[in-house]
Amino acid sequence: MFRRAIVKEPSVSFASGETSVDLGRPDLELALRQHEKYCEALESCGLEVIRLPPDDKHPDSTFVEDTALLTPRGAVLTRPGARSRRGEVANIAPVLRDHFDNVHAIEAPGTLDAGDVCEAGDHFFIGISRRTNEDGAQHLAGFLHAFGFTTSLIDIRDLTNILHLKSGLAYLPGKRLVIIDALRHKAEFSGYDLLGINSTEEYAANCLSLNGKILIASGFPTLKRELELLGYSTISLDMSEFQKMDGGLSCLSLRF
Ligand code: CIR
Repeated sequence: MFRRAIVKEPSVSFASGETSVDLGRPDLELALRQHEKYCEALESCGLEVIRLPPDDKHPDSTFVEDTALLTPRGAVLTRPGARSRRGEVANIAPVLRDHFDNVHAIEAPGTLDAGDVCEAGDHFFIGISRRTNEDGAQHLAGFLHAFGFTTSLIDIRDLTNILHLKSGLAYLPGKRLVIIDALRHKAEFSGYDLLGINSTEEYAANCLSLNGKILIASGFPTLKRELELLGYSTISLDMSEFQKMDGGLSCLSLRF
């Protein structure tokens, strides 16, 4: 059960963030409206939303998920792979220390974006990607093992269509994974019930399970229908402006 979420609204510098997609420049006013709807959806799932002020020195700081991994047994501050994002962590650290007794940190030469970490009950999949290196992944795995969790490392450096592991993977209650084709053959996922994403809906793989509801990006009818047929209750959110900056639903909050 999640009780709280930390969010940070996009700042005036939002459009200057990192992106590898070619979908045009985001509209800040529309991004702010979409962010507000996102916060309302979190509240409708029973979460108290902790809203941090926008930070125009860090254009990607609205993607708070990448700065920390939160578990019920402790928190780990990350060291983002993009240099432009490193300063975001120092701004999140004091907020986490208000809520967690146990706050660790990934250190150099390790890099880790928490968008590469997919929690699946007591197990964590950790992606090694363009942003998360082996040192960072191993360092995180060590913390998670000390907390009593298990981990598996998934190398996604050969996949050009996803930025982070969770761009193509989400865990749902019932030991089920929503997964893109490029990941589904990996042995680490074999014990799970796999819900494949059709190739035109890959962006929708980054959905978010929260207290009995699934938040999904709007405009992806096949996934929505399949989730509902499986008995999940969905909330659709327009994510167009965040998609332009390579971000998805999970990236916009830190849940605990
Ligand atoms: C970046 O490239 O770092 C941001 N523009 C997007 C980060 C998305 N975060 C995530 O998927 N967890």
